[in-house]
Amino acid sequence: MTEHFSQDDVAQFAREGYRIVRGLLPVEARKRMRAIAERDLAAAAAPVEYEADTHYPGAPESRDAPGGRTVRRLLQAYARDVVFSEWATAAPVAGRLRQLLGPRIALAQAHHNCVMTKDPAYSSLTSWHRDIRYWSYTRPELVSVWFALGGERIDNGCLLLLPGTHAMDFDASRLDTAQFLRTDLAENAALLRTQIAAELEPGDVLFFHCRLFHAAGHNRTARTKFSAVFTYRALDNAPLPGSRSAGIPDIVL
Ligand SMILES: O=C(O)CCC(=O)C(=O)O
Repeated sequence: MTEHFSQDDVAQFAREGYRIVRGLLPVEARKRMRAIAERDLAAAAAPVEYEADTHYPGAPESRDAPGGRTVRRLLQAYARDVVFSEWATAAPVAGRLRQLLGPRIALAQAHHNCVMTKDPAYSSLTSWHRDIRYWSYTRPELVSVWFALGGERIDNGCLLLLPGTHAMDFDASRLDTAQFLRTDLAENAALLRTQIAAELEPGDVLFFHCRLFHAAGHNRTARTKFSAVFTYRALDNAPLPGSRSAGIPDIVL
């Protein structure tokens, strides 16, 4: 596996805000990640976030409601097992990130840094948003890396992307109070028609910009979907002091 994007890949990332690398994650590493995730999901091994905590459409009302203890994220994935720390910093990942972010980079432990688990019975719907909305950095220039630990398709709630939106400015009136893109506005309708589904095979890896609007549906299959996700910044793009983004020391690559 090469450690770099081609020039075309870099240009596409700049234009569209994402790039998928097919088969980047070797089978053995993927199986190990998945086994750890299945083990930790069965034990709800802390720290976790529950679907009920999100209050997203379709999520259980509270932790005490039916399905209320459905895990949505196994948090702090970097520290869960060496397979995560190795692959979150591996040359085929870091080499590509350096092309997008610059030569000196860090993994932001405060954001993503999790295994997303999407349960068939109680998964919620994630509306259109930009990850940067609640993150605090000098510049809105971070990249997330999404490792598919199984197949990801529309029927199990793969990511949906709005290509190019990382480079667009949006008037606040086009967003709701939680900064989700409003789907009830004619002004947003044409943009929403440009959505693409980021369908992934096991081991495929999606790189996407923190300003790229994305969403995801429910898992309508019988199997839990697992994806490991990490976020990176240039070393000189520091988290703002006192913010949640500065809450955990980052890992310098
Ligand atoms: O898998 C999903 O439901 C989407 C997750 C997502 O977009 C996020 O956590 O930012």
